[in-house]
Amino acid sequence: MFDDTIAAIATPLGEGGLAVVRISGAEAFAVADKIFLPSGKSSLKPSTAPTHTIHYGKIVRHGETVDEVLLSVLRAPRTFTREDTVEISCHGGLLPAKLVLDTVLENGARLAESGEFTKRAFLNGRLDLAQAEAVADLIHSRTELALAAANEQLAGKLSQRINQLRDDMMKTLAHVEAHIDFPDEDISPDTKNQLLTRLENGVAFMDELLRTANEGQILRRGIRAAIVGRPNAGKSSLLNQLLGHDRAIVSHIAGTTRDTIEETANIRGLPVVFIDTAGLREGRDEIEVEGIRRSRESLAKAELILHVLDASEPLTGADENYLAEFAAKKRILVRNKTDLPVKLELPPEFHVTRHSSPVTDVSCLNGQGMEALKDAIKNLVWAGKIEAGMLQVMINSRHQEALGRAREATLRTIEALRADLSLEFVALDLHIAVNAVGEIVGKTTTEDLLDSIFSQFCIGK
Ligand SMILES: Nc1nc2c(ncn2[C@@H]2O[C@H](COP(=O)(O)OP(=O)(O)OP(=O)(O)O)[C@@H](O)[C@H]2O)c(=O)[nH]1
Ligand SMILES: [Mg+2]
Repeated sequence: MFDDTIAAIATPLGEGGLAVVRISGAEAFAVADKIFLPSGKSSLKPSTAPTHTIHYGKIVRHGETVDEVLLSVLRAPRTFTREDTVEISCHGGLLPAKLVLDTVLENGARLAESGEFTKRAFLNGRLDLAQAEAVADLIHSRTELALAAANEQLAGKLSQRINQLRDDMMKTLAHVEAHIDFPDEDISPDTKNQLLTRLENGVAFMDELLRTANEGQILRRGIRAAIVGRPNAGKSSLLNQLLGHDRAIVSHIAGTTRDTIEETANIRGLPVVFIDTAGLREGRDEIEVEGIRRSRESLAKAELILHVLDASEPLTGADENYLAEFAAKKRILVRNKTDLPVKLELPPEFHVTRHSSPVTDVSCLNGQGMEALKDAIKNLVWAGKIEAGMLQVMINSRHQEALGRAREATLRTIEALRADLSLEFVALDLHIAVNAVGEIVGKTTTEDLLDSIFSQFCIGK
């Protein structure tokens, strides 16, 4: 399908035991023949070796040995890209892998673009678009739950459901179009009702999928939780407790944290990016002023706020201001330092147990209350249980957008059919709906859509 052969380092850049250079395309074996010197008597050139075999030898460039390698021969179509593929395992470290890659590139392959191997896998029919996206999700997943969801999607669970939906809609469309072709035959009330029922079932199914969107996005990107509060309230101590290691500097000096610190932790299966911030107050110097400006910036971008209050001190006017200021956000009030005598009195509205901001008592000194706080975080961002069935169909924002369009168009179809509008109108909207559903699995795509998806991949994937 493609006439050029691509190559890239498929492993992360940096030092490691091994690195893998991947070559894919019609010339993969020809390139490998030119640069690979097999060791041992019975060894074969890559182009004559059987498929799915591994060969020991050297990569040679201008007559000199570049590296000692293991070379895998993988013949189309049983490969990731469905093209002839060669994978060279060389020594890890930036230089060996780069020299091997350079040698490959000098001998007939070109450097792959980001995600180009996966793009070829898609265009050659090895994966559909939702599955290709799952490859990226898999690589980027930060918790086991996210990984499980990505694996389900890669296995085609979401695609099956989407294809089923699209098939049903296509059948309805065919039915409608048949009536357009024979205008003398009126659509009978019975048939019309059947069509309406099918369309309504389709909308119900879309709604079911759309409900998973929020959770799906949390699993993929994680949620951002800003830790805010007065200087010395124990924000950095809380970050360290939640991460389980000493990431941020803690000291009794007010204004210790200047810059924002971001770290991801696994909270009950959800990736949560915690952002420790500079304590909110009037800045004492230029650096603190900038720190506080950054705190406010992370506050604005956060989906969740952990407002840390020092329970060993009475509430101050500044605390009250911040309580009012973040009232509109999803937040948890963390009463810290409860190992000390408690002097903090929260305003009466926070005593109501149903108040939208849960209050959790903790001590960052001895770790008390951390498990309850983790539960509170999970409960606030994730409604209900995490069910295995949900993981199969966790849609992403692109799917959400396409399904939203499909839903609108299907609703218009239903309306047009009910109002006995000309069947051409009915078919027009249904076409739009079918195409939008098709976008999810890549049955209908544009070059721009593909570019935007595959550019998010790393090179070599
Ligand atoms: N007794 C007690 N002391 C705590 C607790 N949590 C934090 N501290 C102490 O409170 C002081 C301030 O803690 P930090 O974590 O640096 O506070 P912070 O909110 O990050 O402060 P800034 O970065 O300066 O805004 C340190 O001396 C901590 O040891 C706690 O639960 N109990
Ligand atoms: Mg701090």
